[in-house]
Amino acid sequence: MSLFKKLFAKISRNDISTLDLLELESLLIEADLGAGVAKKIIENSKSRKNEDFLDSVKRTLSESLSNKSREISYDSEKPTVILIVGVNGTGKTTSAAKLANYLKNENRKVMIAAADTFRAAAVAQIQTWGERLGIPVVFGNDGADPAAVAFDAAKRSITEKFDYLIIDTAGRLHTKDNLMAELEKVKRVVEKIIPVNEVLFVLDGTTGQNGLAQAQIFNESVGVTGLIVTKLDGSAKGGIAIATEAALDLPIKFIGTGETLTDFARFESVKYLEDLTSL
Ligand SMILES: Nc1nc2c(ncn2[C@@H]2O[C@H](COP(=O)(O)OP(=O)(O)OP(=O)(O)O)[C@@H](O)[C@H]2O)c(=O)[nH]1
Ligand SMILES: [Mg+2]
Repeated sequence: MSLFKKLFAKISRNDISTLDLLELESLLIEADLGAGVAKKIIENSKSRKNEDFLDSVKRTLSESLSNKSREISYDSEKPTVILIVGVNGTGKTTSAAKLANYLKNENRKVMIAAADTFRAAAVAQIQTWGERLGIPVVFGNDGADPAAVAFDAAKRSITEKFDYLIIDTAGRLHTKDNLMAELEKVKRVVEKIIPVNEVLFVLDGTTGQNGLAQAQIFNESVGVTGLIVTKLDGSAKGGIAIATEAALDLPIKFIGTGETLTDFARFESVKYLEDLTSL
């Protein structure tokens, strides 16, 4: 966020030269806002009439965000199913645990499915979280079919009347068709008995624009309903959230700001913009 503060402090509110604008554009891109949003900011600030420069920037940023709901689904009749997806190491398992904790604190009965059967350590990792949280974790044998584990968990979540089932999946490259097909199968198999209400794509906030192409392909494959942007604690940039929403029109629902359970919050777009643009 500091990059933005530096930037706005440097440029006096209304007396903007062309050189300032060029510098601004490159700083915006450096801050991970993406070329599209950066260009729009410059264009809008050039064509503004009676609006302060900073207000024009804020308005453009705000208009770049998605208008889709940031609420997390809740079905009072049957378990609400949340599928957690993304490429390797972005923070899926940690976010699944944080989300489970968040929902538990809202007095919801939560179950987790360890559908990352690819690595033995992955099941152990989510089981450890489950024990700490007092949340049941459904798992299969090493190398089990992830769809079978997810299906088993879905059945249990229905008969045992859980409010939420969070399905943690293995990290996979969006370019590997067989792995994307496996993920589609997980969703399809669960949906034989219960709808998957949310598909949350976990985006590592430090990977910048690369994450956008990934999210796009996951969206085409399994229909992403929202994003969790992680590792925002490690990034002084912060623009990636806006770039993502502008490019994909997908709402960020949660952000991760560290490795512990409480380093997790709903994405408050108004506050986020205020923090980003405050001097
Ligand atoms: N600083 C920081 N670290 C995070 C955050 N979220 C996750 N991590 C760390 O990132 C690393 C990977 O997290 P995991 O949750 O295992 O990632 P994953 O996406 O499940 O990884 P795979 O299952 O291997 O694809 C761990 O060291 C986490 O502690 C975050 O918001 N901030
Ligand atoms: Mg994982």
